[in-house]
Amino acid sequence: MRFILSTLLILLQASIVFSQSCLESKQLEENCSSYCFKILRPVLDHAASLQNHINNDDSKKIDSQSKLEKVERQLEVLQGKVETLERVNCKPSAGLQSKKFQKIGSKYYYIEENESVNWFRAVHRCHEMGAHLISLQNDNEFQALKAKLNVDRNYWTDVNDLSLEGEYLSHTTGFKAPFLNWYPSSNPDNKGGNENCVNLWNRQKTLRMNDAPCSSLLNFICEL
Ligand SMILES: [Ca+2]
Ligand SMILES: [Ca+2]
Repeated sequence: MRFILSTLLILLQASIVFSQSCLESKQLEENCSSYCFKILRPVLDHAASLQNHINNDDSKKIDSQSKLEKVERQLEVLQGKVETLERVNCKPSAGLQSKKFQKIGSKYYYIEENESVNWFRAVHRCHEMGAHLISLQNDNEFQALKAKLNVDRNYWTDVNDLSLEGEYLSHTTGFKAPFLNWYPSSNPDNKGGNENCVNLWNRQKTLRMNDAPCSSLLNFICEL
């Protein structure tokens, strides 16, 4: 009997403790609603801010991507234009394709050693090929080209003083010829008052520049 009473007492105390524990837990739960909200609010705000950043970054990525695609389209258009210009300006025309241009130094030349024509015809023949008469820029170009030429022939250049006696211009650019290499002492002599076109002149197995009548029939060199 004493044992039973002790057991009931223990169970009653345990029940009271359990009831108090539940009450505290409930109070904590209610209190936590506002407390936890205060604690978590900055965290939630920060999370929202991060999400906005991510969304904004996505927008920027999309915007950058569209700009990149636009630039790529513009590059494709430009590439097409460059290829067209190359075809028009740099590629051999139909008449030119049968001619053999060779790279000498940094330029491409067609050396005509069979056909002899006057200076105007030579200008025209080069234009037919999409090219122009040689327009030598410096001694390096001249020496490189000269090494490939037949020293028994004479070749027209694009240099002339047709517009003003003694003023040697490049027919290609319309500006003063940047490179001249006259045959020593006698040239340019405008012999007979009628030498207005300049050629590479074969004398003593070397080629130098000479002014000659434009009607002379000479070989010529075209340059791309
Ligand atoms: Ca002259
Ligand atoms: Ca002369």
